[in-house]
Amino acid sequence: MLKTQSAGTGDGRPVDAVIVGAGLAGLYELYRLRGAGFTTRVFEIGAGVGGTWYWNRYPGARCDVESIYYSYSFSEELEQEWEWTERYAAQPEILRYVEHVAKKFDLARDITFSTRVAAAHYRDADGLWEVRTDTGETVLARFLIMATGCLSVVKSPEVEGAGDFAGPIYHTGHWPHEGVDFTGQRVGLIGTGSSGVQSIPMIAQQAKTLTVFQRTPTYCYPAWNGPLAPETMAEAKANYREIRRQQRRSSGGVPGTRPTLSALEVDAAHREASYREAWASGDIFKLVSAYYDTVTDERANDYASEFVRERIGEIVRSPEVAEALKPRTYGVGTKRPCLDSGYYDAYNRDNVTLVNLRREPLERITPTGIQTAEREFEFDAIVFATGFDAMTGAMTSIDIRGRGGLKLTDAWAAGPHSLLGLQIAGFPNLFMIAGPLSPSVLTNFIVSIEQHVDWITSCIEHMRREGIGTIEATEAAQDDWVRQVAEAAARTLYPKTDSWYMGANVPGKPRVFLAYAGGLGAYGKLCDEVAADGYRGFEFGMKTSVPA
Ligand code: NA7
Repeated sequence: MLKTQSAGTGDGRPVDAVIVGAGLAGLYELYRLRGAGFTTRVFEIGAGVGGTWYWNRYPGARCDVESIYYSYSFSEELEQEWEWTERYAAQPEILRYVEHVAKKFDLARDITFSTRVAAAHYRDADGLWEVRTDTGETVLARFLIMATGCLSVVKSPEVEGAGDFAGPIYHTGHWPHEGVDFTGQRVGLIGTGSSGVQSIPMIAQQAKTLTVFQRTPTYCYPAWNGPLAPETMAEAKANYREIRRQQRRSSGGVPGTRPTLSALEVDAAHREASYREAWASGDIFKLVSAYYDTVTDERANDYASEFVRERIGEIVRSPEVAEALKPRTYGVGTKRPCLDSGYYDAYNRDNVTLVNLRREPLERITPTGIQTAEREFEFDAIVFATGFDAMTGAMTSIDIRGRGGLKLTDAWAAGPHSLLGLQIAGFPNLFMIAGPLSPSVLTNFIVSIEQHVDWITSCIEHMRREGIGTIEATEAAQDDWVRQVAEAAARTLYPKTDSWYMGANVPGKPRVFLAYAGGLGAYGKLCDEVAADGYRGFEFGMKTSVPA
């Protein structure tokens, strides 16, 4: 059990809730809980708000969901006063938006920055969470709300020697605030996921040479990004209510019609026309949703995948480089596709070289550069664009213990178990926002965040009204949900692809599909039904009043 040094409100009394993380999820949860009259403390590792948008400051960092859809819906005033300047906002603009939200609603006064939650232990005796930080503070809370993000724990490449390199090594997910000037430098970059795809064209423009080390090629579609026309912004402002309604009911958190045709029931000309329309749209979801079976049927998927491979061949001038950039071991949309703003074209530059790690594996980082099985490269700087311990990493990096001292790492030894991605059996009063086994990363994240925060807040308000002290997912309901998540994934091609969706990017991580693939609209309806049915599958306990 943790030793209490000081508690929640600073006067020894517990707070109603501790929220871990001050990104988009933590900020909105704080806003809602405060509005409902609950006392709340938020702990955030960063020195400011923003989460993903606070850390990922690499050149070219940009959201792949359109700005109008990637924004909060909870305040009409906020919607009306904020002007997005680009169709796809870049990181600095999104961070300014998040900072604006924090300021407008005076959120920072309940947030303790530059502080990591190191441990959180549930106390069986009084049903409180004892939360300890790395600064030595201990806080007692009735509820523990994990707003720790799905892509917040960075992962480095599994090669030796990083400590030997004489120059700087930067990780895209932990980029220096002051920026990096690569002018005149020889730069080596490992990783071609979204972060690599976005930063490569930018670094290529600045560096003397850029050498990209690619293990698995990625499917990218052109973003056709540009300034947002004032008329488009005005139209969105006039229609936000309807847009938000459509977002919540949609499968992926963006408005759009559901495909009704199979790629197999139309002819080649029909497919070509649909794919070309999707390619021209700059919408990341359009190509995979041109037909309803693109990510569920291998043949349907092959058509769309081949279409992208053909486009790569048209853009990249060297046939050999183009071939190396064409994904052939998995299908389009079965892991997160990327939006391209000059990515493929960067390989037409004289100063950019692609190294295919499938042909010459990475051996080690040396004092002067990178050694593959065939060659040694010399660099002034190295960039790791090697991703994250996604979905579970942030939770398992905290020493979380539930009822009877049950460790989260033990409860999740075979992969994350949760009910609706909201709660974990054995961990009363712990909620996750957009956590594992919820739609989360398969959707426009901010819509999933709002749906979860609204549900969690209503649940806590319900408990206060009814004088209920604890809520916990039952084992039976959780097992059933884990099965449903696996079944939804099995209806798709996702599990066949090695990706961070499957935990496959982290050696030793259990291989399970980490998100619910049944669609956000259907999932939200189910969450509402569960609540309306007296929180079916959850068990209430400890008939004490929630401290308020
Ligand atoms: P991703 O998508 O996980 O991409 C990481 C990239 O780094 C990917 O190309 C990996 O290759 C590569 N990688 C990782 N480890 C290694 C090692 N050891 N050797 C060589 N290459 C390696 O992370 P991102 O940051 O780009 O994007 C994360 C999400 O952020 C993205 O999906 C969007 O949702 C936003 P691999 O594919 O594993 O062979």
